Amino acid sequence: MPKEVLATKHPDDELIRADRIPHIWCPGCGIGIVMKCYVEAIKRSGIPPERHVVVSGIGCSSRLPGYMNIDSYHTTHGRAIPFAVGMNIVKPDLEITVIAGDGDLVTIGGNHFIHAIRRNHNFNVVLVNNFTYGMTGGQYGATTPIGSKMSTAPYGMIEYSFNLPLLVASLGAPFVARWTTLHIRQLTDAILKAMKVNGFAFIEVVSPCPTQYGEDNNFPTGMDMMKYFREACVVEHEADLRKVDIDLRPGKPLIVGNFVHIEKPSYNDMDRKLIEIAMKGRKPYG
Ligand SMILES: Cc1ncc(C[n+]2csc(CCOP(=O)(O)OP(=O)(O)O)c2C)c(N)n1
Ligand code: SF4
Repeated sequence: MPKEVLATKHPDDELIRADRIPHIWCPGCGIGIVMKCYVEAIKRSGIPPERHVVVSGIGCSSRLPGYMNIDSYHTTHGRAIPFAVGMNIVKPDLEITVIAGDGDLVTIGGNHFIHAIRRNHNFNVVLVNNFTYGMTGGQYGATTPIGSKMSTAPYGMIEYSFNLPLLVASLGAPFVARWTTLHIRQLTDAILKAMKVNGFAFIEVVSPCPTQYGEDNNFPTGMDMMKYFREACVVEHEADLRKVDIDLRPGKPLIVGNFVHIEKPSYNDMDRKLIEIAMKGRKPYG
């Protein structure tokens, strides 16, 4: 009988801090899938791991950088974007990816978010949209679909939510995509594309949170949400973004795809030009 050989090494060991496992995420949570897609994209990017940096704020999604074996920054709630902006200006050669939750990036951190897009700072943003503030108990935020039952809206959410791809595209971002945690190949490809974009590259990943969102909203397990993705998702690249609002009611499509992919100068390009002009006009000392 041949002796059983147990694997002693995982193919992703070099990019994951295995000593931090087990992770904090609940069974059925989608964040681990996002992390795996990010790891795959790093491996395929051709950019050495030492040039990749991952930045987050605070929340379940924002714990992701803690499990990555690259330079990782777990900053304060809502402030991942300003941190990435500073890093990109000082170290433009780094491949910076912000990965954080919807609460972090567009509810508490919404102002930083819109201005970073307007200025076209050069980094990638992977926004994990689980429709709630997961870590702190299922409060509603700016992405919670209308009608959802939340810990802070027990009779149903009465506010309209952001249509994120439309918002981001209207601010001029050169890359805008939406995928779900069911679309692992497309999501990996989109992250890889984002890494090649000169400027603000945005990916919304719709992701299950069975514990704080699904339980009260007809998706009690991660698998229920994944089945919903399989039934409801319609791939429509370059979709009319006025029509991609998320509506979880039965029979409504969830539009996913790579929506925008254009070229335009980034903040770094403008900054470099400005420095050249300023240096030319400068009078020598003495
Ligand atoms: C300034 C500040 N306000 C509030 C909190 C509490 N807080 C920590 S995580 C979090 C919610 C995070 O939600 P989200 O970004 O959507 O991530 P998720 O947990 O859903 O992945 C909140 C409100 C905090 N840490 N700091
Ligand atoms: S509370 Fe929700 S987002 Fe947080 S780990 Fe659990 S399932 Fe994931």
